[in-house]
Amino acid sequence: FSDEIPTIDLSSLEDTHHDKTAIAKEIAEACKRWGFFQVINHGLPSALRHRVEKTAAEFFNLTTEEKRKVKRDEVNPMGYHDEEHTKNVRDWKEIFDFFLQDSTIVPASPEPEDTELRKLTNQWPQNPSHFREVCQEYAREVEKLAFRLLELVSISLGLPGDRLTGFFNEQTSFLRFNHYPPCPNPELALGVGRHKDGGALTVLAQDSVGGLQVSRRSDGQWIPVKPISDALIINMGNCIQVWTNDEYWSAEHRVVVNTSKERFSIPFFFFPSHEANIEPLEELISEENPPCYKKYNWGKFFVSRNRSDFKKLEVENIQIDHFKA
Ligand code: AKG
Repeated sequence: FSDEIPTIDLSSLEDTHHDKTAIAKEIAEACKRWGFFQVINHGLPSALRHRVEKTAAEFFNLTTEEKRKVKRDEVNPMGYHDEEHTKNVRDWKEIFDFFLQDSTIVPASPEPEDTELRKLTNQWPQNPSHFREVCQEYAREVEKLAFRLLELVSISLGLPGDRLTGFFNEQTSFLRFNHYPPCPNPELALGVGRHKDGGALTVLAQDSVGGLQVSRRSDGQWIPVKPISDALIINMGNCIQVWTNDEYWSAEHRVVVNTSKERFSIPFFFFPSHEANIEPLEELISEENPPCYKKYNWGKFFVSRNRSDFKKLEVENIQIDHFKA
C-alpha cells in the first residue's frame, strides 16, 4: 500500500501542444486508488491565493456581531455560519460561503414533486472593503482550474475532453472559507466530521497547519494530507463516482483539530447545474458492468443536503448510496 496521496505536476499543460495523456494517466491512477491528489504548477497565481487567504483571515477577525450581519438563514445557505454540523455533530469551526455565480438558481424545495425554482444571491460583508473583489477574482481563477481538471478527468476515462462540460451550464458551485480555532479538547471534537463531497470535484487550498485526513480506499485507514506550499488538493465528489459507475472514488475525509494553532482552508465545490441529472455515463456501462446507481437530480440532492444540514434533523444527510441500483 502506498501511504501518501499522489502529487501531480500540471506544468506541461502550459504548452498547448503538449499531449495530455501522460497527466491523464496519473489522474486515472489517483482517482481509482484514492479519489484525492495534490496538484503543483497548476496555474493559479500564488499572489492571488495569498491575498484571498489574508482577506478571509481579516473577515474572521471581525467581531461576532459584525460577522453575523451576513449570517446564513433558512432560505439562503450562503454567508457566515458558526454552527455548522456534519451528520448532526457540531464542527469546531466557523465558515463563510459564497456562490461562484452571484445569483444562482436552485430548486425551492427538496420535494421531488415541487418544480418551483428559487434565485439565491450572495451576501457580502461591508468589511474588509476589498472582500468581494478579492473573493470574485479568486473564484474566477479557481473555476478555470476546475474546468481544466474536469477535461483531464474526461480524457483519463477515454472520453472526449468536453464530455462533462454540459452539466455545468448554470453551475451551483460555491466557495467556502473555513476557520478552525485551536481546540483545547482534541479528543472530543473534529474540525469537520467524516463526510464525502456531494459535487463533481473540490479544489482545496489548505494552509501549513495540517489536519485534513483521507480515508484510504483500500482499507479505510485515515491518512493525513501533508501541506505542500502553494499546492492545491483535488478530490473527486459523488457525481464523479456515479458518472464513472464506482471506478473513480469519492473518498471520505475529515479534519482533526489542533490544540494550539488556528487553521484556515478554502475549498471550491465544483457543482453541476440544478437541472443536471446524474447517473452512470452510458459509455462506461455495459452488460458486464451494469449501472450501480439510479438517476437522481442534482438540484434536489443539493437542497436536500443543505436543508438536513441546517435543521439538524435526526436523519443522516442524503447520500449517493440512497440511489444504489
Ligand atoms: C469541508 O469544508 O467540507 C472540508 O472538508 C474542509 C477540508 C479542510 O479544511 O481541509
